[in-house]
Amino acid sequence: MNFVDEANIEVIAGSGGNGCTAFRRAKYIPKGGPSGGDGGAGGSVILEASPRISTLLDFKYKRIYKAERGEHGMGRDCYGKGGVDLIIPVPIGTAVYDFETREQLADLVNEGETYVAARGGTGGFGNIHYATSSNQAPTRSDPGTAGEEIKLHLELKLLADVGLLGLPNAGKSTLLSIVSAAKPKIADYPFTTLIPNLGVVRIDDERVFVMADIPGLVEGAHEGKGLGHRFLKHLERTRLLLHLVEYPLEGMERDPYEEVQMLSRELSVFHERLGALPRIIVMTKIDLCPDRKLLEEWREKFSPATFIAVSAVTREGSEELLEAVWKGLCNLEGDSDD
Ligand SMILES: Nc1nc2c(ncn2[C@@H]2O[C@H](COP(=O)(O)OP(=O)(O)OP(=O)(O)O)[C@@H](O)[C@H]2O)c(=O)[nH]1
Ligand SMILES: [Mg+2]
Repeated sequence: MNFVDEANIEVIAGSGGNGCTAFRRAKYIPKGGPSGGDGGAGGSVILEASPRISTLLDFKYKRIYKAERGEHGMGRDCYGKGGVDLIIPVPIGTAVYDFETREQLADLVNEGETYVAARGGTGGFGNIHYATSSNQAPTRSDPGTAGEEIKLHLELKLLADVGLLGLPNAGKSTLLSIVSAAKPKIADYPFTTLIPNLGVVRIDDERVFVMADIPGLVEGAHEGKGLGHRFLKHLERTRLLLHLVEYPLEGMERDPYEEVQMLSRELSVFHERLGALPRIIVMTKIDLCPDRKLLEEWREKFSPATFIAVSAVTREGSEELLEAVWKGLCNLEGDSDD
């Protein structure tokens, strides 16, 4: 499994270089003035959102990141060179937290967005700064200050408009595979999906959105059961959830309505915002339903929620679903403009 969405790293900025105490020594000037230059500033450690990396895997192997220190000042008025900033690329969608306090420090959601995680120290003044009319030969120079250092917790939260939610085997990955070019793993056993998948859904040239498929959830997910809430964070940035529930085959002891209620409770416990997200109920695998009247009964039962019945096998309902999703996303935009 090479999708890594959490990591802890330590970043250490460079210290500033020390200022220098030195004097001019020219052949015919017996008492030259001060000539000690300033130390250079230390390099900072900067995180930058980059489209070139998609997981936090690199941070599992390298955990300490140090920027260069500033050079010390030197005689003959030479200033120390500044340390080079260390720029660390992180995936777009990386949230940055203080490891100790868990305070969120930054959320890098746009390409090129940066966060200065540790500021470099400042260089100390050399003695050329301390000459006054009464003291032409100052010996004072200052040390550079230390660079900041901090332990960070990084969390990658995928950027998707629409999230798929449902019990294992509900048909989430299958749905993603028929509406987008994504090729997630699909199989008839629970927990097929172990890592989140993203797919770009293109209804037509103007109407495009991103859909996220995450591993199935089970009762107790918020307490860490199953694959737990580990992947739920990838739904945090979505604006609309599709709650998938399988059409109940005859003789199967399952109640789709109860299943939906149960996962909704899980969601609300885990994250208030997730629980409050607008949702469309999607009944899957309706090619297995012998009578369309039965679907109408389910529609009634879920009312007033938007209810759409689909089959990935016959594609029945898939167009209707995409139209409903688009409408849902547009309505949301209208709301936020107010
Ligand atoms: N008959 C029928 N089978 C379907 C349909 N959609 C999915 N399936 C089957 O249901 C099984 C589970 O599908 P997945 O897409 O892997 O389910 P999932 O929700 O992603 O499951 P997890 O990743 O384990 O949570 C697979 O065997 C699919 O072929 C459908 O519309 N009709
Ligand atoms: Mg799956």
